[in-house]
Amino acid sequence: MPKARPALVIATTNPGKVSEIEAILGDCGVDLRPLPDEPLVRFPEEGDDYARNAEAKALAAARQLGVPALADDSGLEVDALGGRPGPFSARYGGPGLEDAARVEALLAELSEVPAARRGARFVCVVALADPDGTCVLATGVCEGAILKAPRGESGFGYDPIFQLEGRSECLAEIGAAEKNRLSHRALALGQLLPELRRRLGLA
Ligand code: ITT
Repeated sequence: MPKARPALVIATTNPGKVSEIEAILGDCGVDLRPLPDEPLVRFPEEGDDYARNAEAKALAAARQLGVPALADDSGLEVDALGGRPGPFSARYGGPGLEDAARVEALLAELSEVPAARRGARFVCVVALADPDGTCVLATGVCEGAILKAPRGESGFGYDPIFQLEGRSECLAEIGAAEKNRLSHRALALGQLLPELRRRLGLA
């Protein structure tokens, strides 16, 4: 009989993250599971530190579900804004906004900033937690600049205004397969993978 694949809960409420994590880890031999209905897992309040947030989300899910869990805390750091919104990217512009409205709010705040000063980066910290409370982290960074107007159809969040360093396209124009090779999330998960394999008995 084939060996059962070890279970791993993807501890995020963001559907864009879920599909990217599924695509990036799809072939690694893990039984990837979404979070069950939200009330079953309560995430702590998020603060200003990616690593602490990622660890808190992964530990909350692993402890409450009794299964290893993977969480992602990420954000967009804009040089002209001193690194804002950073860990507060999901709440930038106010609570309850759609992605498109957040993008518009950021473009409005940067309306006077010239192309040469529109540098930015996406940062992602992923955390893998066991129900016993141990946790391991990895970080990925993707450099780029903020466009003057949205472009492209793929991805989520701020992808339509994030031009990749050294390229003419933005993250919403390169398609899922390429984003999942070079994004901050792909880089963080790539770094975590050897330890993930070891901890889940896949090595
Ligand atoms: P969970 O906490 O449930 O994972 P969240 O969306 O609240 O979901 P974060 O607090 O980590 O997650 O917020 C990250 C925000 O940064 C996210 O909502 C997007 O607005 C933005 N973001 C992160 N990665 C992105 C990406 O690959 N492309 C575009 N925007 C991204």
